[in-house]
Amino acid sequence: MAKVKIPIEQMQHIVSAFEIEGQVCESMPYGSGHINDTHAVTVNQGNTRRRYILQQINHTVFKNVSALMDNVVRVTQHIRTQLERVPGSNPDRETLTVVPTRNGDAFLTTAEGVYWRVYYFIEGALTYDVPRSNQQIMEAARAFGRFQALLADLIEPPLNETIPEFHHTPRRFEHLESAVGADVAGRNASCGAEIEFALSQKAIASCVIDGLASGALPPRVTHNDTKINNVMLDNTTGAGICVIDLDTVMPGSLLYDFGDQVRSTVGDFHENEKELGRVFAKMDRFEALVAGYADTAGATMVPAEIELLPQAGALITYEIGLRFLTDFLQGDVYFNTSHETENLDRARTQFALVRSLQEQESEMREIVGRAVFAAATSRR
Ligand code: ADP
Ligand code: GN1
Ligand code: MG
Repeated sequence: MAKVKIPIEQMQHIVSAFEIEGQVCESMPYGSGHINDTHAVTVNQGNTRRRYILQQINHTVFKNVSALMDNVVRVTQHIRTQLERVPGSNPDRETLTVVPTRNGDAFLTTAEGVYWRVYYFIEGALTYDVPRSNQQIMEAARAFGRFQALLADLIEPPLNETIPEFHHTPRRFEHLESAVGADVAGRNASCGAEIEFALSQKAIASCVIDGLASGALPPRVTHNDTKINNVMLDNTTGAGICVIDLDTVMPGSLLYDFGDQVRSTVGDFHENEKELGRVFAKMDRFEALVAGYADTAGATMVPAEIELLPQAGALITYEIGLRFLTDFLQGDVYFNTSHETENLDRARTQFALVRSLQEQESEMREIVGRAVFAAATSRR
């Protein structure tokens, strides 16, 4: 979906279908997410102005919007209930709040078949595509670990699987093989080296999925899209206050969430960076991430998970690289893109990062070992 500004009158029409009083006075496309079409909308409400996030849900990606929103409502209500028991917490800022339609539904379907949802706008906090300091990395990791811990006692039934086999890396590998075979956009020739690298790494694809299948790794409720711009950091304190983008919260492995944090924080570059000399993993960043995550999720981790922490970053980075390259070969049908080679640029950064992470696996193992020891000592 392209980032298109929606005229105020049209936005007013959509806003009027939700439990929101007042007149829309400003509306603009917002954020840098790759999937949904997000708008920040300001509404005049008597003497005050209030902002909301309006999102057009990507129905090509999410086939069952009702099942998706059932998950979002369950997850946000569960977290809200937990937070209400914590003195000094502010649930309106620390979890997303779904604003219902006037019919009491969690989303709106327009006559044209467009799906809209509304959240309170979380003020005084921002997301970052590239972290600016190790402190930000640590705070973001703490927030994702806390999110994980808050959802650990979500009762049955399991959450809906909003995208089947989302983190099934071997299946993502097969999708790439099919895309190479079909070459529908005639782009194979322009990315021979990337295809070759992707195919050469098949052996790393199955460690987590095999561990889940054998029972060696515990299934958990996970976020599954923990890139750093899916957590809001408070502008004043710097704390990670709210985990957002809940579309893929579903059963998974903690290693998916840890791995995607590694992918999106250990480097000082944008996902679509063209200068590959800038793409490498920094171990001080990894150390900050491990410290933050261990602080809030460490107590629940089992040894089999800890053992795979040093590999999780390369796994998820490889998987997302496979997906970007597949989308490039299929003619950019999945991720939002702003120019023709963007998916290829993204695939290249991911594969360069995979190499860098693989080269530094022993350093990561030492860092994890030290952090586990420190956490165990502090719990004694
Ligand atoms: P996508 O699925 O496309 O990534 P997100 O739900 O992550 O969409 O939203 C895109 C961006 O919009 C986020 O990175 C964040 O900057 C901003 N955003 C989303 N929800 C809120 C909110 N409730 N309050 C403030 N900003 C938000
Ligand atoms: C998408 O929605 P967003 O931009 O947070 C994608 C993730 C990828 C990420 C890569 C539902 O995340 O899986 O890791 O892009 N989300 C979906 O940046 O496919
Ligand atoms: Mg997002």
